[in-house]
Amino acid sequence: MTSGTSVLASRPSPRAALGAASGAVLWGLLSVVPLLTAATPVSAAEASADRKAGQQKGADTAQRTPGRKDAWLYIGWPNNGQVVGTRFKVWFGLRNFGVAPAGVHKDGTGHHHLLIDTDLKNFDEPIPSDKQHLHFGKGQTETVLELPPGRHTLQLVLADADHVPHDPPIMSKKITITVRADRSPQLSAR
Ligand SMILES: [Cu+2]
Repeated sequence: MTSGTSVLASRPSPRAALGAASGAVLWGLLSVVPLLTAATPVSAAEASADRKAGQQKGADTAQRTPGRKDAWLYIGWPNNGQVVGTRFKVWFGLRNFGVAPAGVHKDGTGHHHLLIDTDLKNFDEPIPSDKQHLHFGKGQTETVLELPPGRHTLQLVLADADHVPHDPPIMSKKITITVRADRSPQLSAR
C-alpha cells in the first residue's frame, strides 16, 4: 500500500517540471510531452501490476509446509449425523502429526482450524479468519460452539505457523450435524 502510493506520488513531480520547462522554453518538446504523460501512468500501472503478479507468483512458487500422508485429522466429537444442543463441545483428533501454536515453525506440526458451513477454496493462502473459519492458534484441541438450530457442517483443517494448509493438506472428513433448539433452558445457560 505505502510503496504503491509513494511510486505514484513520485512520478508526477518530474513530469510537472518537464511540462513546465518545455512549455516555457522548448517548443520542440511539446509533441513529446503528451507521449510522456501518456506513458508515465501506464508504466506506473504496469509496475503495480508487476508487483501484484510478483506477489502471486511468490505465493504460487513458495513451498507450502510439508504435510504427512499418514497424518490423520478427525472430529472426535460430535459424530457425523449427531443431534446436539445449541451449545456443544467439539473435540479435535490428530494422529501422526503434532500441534503447535500459530507462529511456531516446527516440522510436522500445525494448528487447528474449524470450518463451519463452508469449504476451503484456496490452499495456497492463509485460511481466512471469520465466523466460518475459526483459528485455534494457541494450540487448542477442543472448543465449545454455539450454533443456531438446523443442519450444519463441520470440518477441521490443519495449517502451518502462517495459517497456510500443509501440502498435502491435512483435513478431517466433513461432518453434518443437526442443532436442536434446547428444551431445557438451564442446560443452555451453562
Ligand atoms: Cu490459523
